[in-house]
Amino acid sequence: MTDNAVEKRPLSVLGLGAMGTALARTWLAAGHPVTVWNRTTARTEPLAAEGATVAASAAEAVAANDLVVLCLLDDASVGEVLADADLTGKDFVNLTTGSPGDARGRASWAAERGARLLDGGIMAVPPMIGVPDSGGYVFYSGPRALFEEHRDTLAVPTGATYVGEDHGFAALHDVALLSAMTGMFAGIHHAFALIRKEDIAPKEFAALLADWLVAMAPMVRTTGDRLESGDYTTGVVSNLAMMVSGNTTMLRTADEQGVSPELLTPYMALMARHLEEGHGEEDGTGVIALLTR
Ligand code: FVH
Repeated sequence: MTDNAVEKRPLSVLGLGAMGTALARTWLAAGHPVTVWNRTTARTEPLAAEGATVAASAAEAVAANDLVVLCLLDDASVGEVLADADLTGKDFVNLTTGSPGDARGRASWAAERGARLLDGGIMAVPPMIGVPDSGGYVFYSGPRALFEEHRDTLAVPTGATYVGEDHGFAALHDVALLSAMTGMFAGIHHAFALIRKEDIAPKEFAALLADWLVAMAPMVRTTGDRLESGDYTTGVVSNLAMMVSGNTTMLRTADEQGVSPELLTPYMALMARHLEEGHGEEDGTGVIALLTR
């Protein structure tokens, strides 16, 4: 059977911002019948020109298909948009960014209304959608059988990575990765601030910094290994005592360069506390325990 002969699942997409539009466009291009709805109707026009059916209301878009994708601003907007819709028997895929608590609450809310729900956390920006090998993907969580039922359709716009039955896990994975990224950008911005007033070309420095971050990336896996084994000392190449000592040099350098250390000091304070508690021979993994309440 050729690809063209495979029946493409019809679906509705609610929310045609930058991401919702990219998603809907990709499903359309792949031959899926797509019904769209957006609060601001003008945003439906390009997709209508590409073959989408435009629903007059969110309730109509939900009624049109059994599979309904939500890509709205936040969890509150999901509640508003679906307030008047009959959700009975529908399968929702909620790609709206939210917290794990939002996802769990929305899944219970949908179940009370007779619907099933998969939550998704999008690890991509709109230009990556529909681009093979872009590196983008979506974390999915919720009932595995529901994910398997829709896997082929969900894998059309970008990669689909299932992370568990707990509806909160997609959001948790999403936010955990974004949190790591935020910390990384904090370090990057501090580094650029240090060199900013010197005769150092930012572009040349950027290349050095990017290579350094790539060289350090395998440490992420080391941390995972140590958390699983509980062994924070075997084979440590840079121990906490040495790192805390190095922190004083980083802080003196910031002072010399007239740069605020405010992006670094909270983390350094935790490292110093862990050292004072007698963990100088460990690597930095033990700091994680200081964060969890
Ligand atoms: N764009 C990105 O780079 C990121 C990548 C990672 C995932 N995020 C999340 O995806 C959700 C949608 O993001 P988006 O980029 O499409 O966002 P916008 O372009 O701002 O579009 C927002 C849509 O939500 C509609 N909307 C907002 N509030 C309401 C409401 N109260 N009732 C009904 N619809 C609402 C909005 O409609 P309109 O302003 O066009 O009328 C857009 O369709 C999001 O969770 C990101 O965090 C994207």
